[in-house]
This record gives sequence, C-alpha cells and structure tokens, in this order.
Amino acid sequence: MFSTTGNIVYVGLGSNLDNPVHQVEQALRTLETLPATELKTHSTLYRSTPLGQQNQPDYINAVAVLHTELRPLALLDELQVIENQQGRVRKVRWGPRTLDLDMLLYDQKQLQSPRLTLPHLGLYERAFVLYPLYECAPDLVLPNGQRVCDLIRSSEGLCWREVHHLK
Ligand code: A4P
Ligand code: MG
Repeated sequence: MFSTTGNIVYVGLGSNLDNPVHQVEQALRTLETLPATELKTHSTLYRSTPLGQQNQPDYINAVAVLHTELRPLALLDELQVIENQQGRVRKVRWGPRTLDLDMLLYDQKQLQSPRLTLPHLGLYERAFVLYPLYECAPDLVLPNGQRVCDLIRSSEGLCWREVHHLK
C-alpha cells in the first residue's frame, strides 16, 4: 500500500441522488485507490437539508482526510474523474447531484485560481461540512485562524448524524 506523510487534504463528499449513501460509500472506496495518495480516515455519514435550491432531496455528506503527494490541480482532476464516473451531470449550480467532491482544505494553502479556490468557499459556514470535519479533526485551526468547533455554533443549515454502518 502507498504510504505518505505528504500534504493533508480534507475532501467534502455530498450526494442527494441515486442512493446517496451508496454514492458516498463508493466514492470513499475510490478515494482509497488514488495515485500517490493515502486515505487516512473519514467521518461517519451525515444527513442534511439542502442549501441553495430547496426543492431537492436531503443530502448525505461526509468528510475524508487524505495524505497526498499530488499537487492541488492534479488532485482536483482526480476528484472530478470520480464525480464523472459516478454519473455527475452539471446542470444547475447548487442543484441535485449524484456526487460532489469539494477540496475543502489543502494544508493551510490559500489560493484563488480559475479552477480552484482554497479553502473551499463554503467551508466556514456550512453545517454539513463543519460537523463531519470536526469529527475527523476536532482541534483543527483553519487558515483564517478560527477553530472548527467555534464555527459550528454559527453554522448554516440543518445537519445530523446518520445512523448507518459503512460497508
Ligand atoms: N472549484 C473551485 N474551487 C474548488 C474546490 N475547492 N473544490 C471549481 C472543488 N472544486 C472547486 O464545481 C464548480 C467548479 O468549482 C469546478 O469545476 C471546480 O473547478 P461543481 O462541483 O462543478 O459545481 P457545484 O458543486 O454545483 O458548485 P459549487 O459552487 O462547487 O457548489 P458547492 O459549494 O459544492 O455546493 N446542501 C447540502 N445539504 N449538502 C451539500 O453537499 N452541496 C451543494 C453544492 C449545494 N447544497 C448542498 C450541498
Ligand atoms: Mg462542488
């Protein structure tokens, strides 16, 4: 098995179409196979009400922790391949999707480029990102100096832990 201490990346997973629990589980299995990358851990699954367009199903969300030697854009390419493999069709921004993989954090990097913004824009306020992130890294301090546990209190949207056993 590939082993690296490389860069620490937090990836947000979200799905609200075509058996979302299965979609997230499948994506976690595929993340384990990425080149030059190790899946260190992941959160349990969370159910959340949709942010953005309201007339769409609830989401299943989770966070995965990767150690990777891939540069940020190379990793983004890999994440988008996984989204496409799982039937992602981009129609409406913030609309329903089989799988969304967001690069929440790449170390403490701050970046704004046409294809990639780091940290991910939704990181600081979304409950469905902050709860699973807290589960993976309770002491994490974000690039703006804030702690995840402090942000959770003022976060947006409803999110609760799904009682579900990952296969
Ligand atoms: N991009 C820029 N920065 C990043 C990054 N850090 N990680 C670019 C991933 N991609 C990044 O994304 C559009 C483009 O963003 C990509 O081509 C990439 O180059 P997309 O996934 O094609 O489109 P999107 O997901 O519809 O847009 P966006 O703005 O990424 O939406 P979000 O922020 O991902 O929100 N409600 C609940 N409860 N749970 C959810 O998971 N998700 C969304 C989508 C809305 N409401 C939700 C949830
Ligand atoms: Mg996205």
